[in-house]
Amino acid sequence: MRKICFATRNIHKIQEVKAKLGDDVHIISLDELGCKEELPETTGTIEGNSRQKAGYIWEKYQVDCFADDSGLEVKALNGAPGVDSAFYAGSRIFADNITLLLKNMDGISKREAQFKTVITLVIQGQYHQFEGIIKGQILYEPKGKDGFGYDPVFLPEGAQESFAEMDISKKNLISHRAKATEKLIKFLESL
Ligand code: ITT
Repeated sequence: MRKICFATRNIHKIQEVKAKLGDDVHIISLDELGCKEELPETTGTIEGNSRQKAGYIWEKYQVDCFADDSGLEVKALNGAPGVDSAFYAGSRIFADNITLLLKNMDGISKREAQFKTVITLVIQGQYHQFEGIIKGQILYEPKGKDGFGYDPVFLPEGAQESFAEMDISKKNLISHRAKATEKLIKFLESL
């Protein structure tokens, strides 16, 4: 079985990606590697930060690995919070980030947005990127208790429920992360 480190500290990402990967890939955590420090995320773009996180682990530990950098891009806010999604309101507290987002969208009726994930895989020192995007709308108030981050205020295109009203298997059929992960799986199968 192939062993790959998933360079993340976000347990929700691990749950979602593991559910897609199934038993074919054994995920090694950062703790198992002995990596305790914060991964660098300083490039200012989702693509760049994804590459930076995976590259950090490859350079330091020389293990095959992948990283996921994601963000919510709201059209009326010129793509914000985007690469700053995790710390939008100044901390990682999801409820605070949602409150600030809804405040910044007060009075805005054009509510188009998209989630974007870029996965960077480093395998034997070679870098590969896989992107996943889902379009949708920002709700006027949070709905649902599942998921994480901005899931309670994101209504995916064609859906009747927010991401936070879906269980993980339902979100995993359509999400940005699921799409990027499907591309990752196809690539690994082709090796
Ligand atoms: P790692 O860097 O350790 O992987 P992180 O949470 O810091 O974890 P990001 O830098 O990619 O991850 O930040 C993305 C933020 O965007 C995340 O904290 C959420 O607030 C939000 N986000 C990403 N994917 C999401 C999803 O599927 N549903 C809801 N919010 C999401």
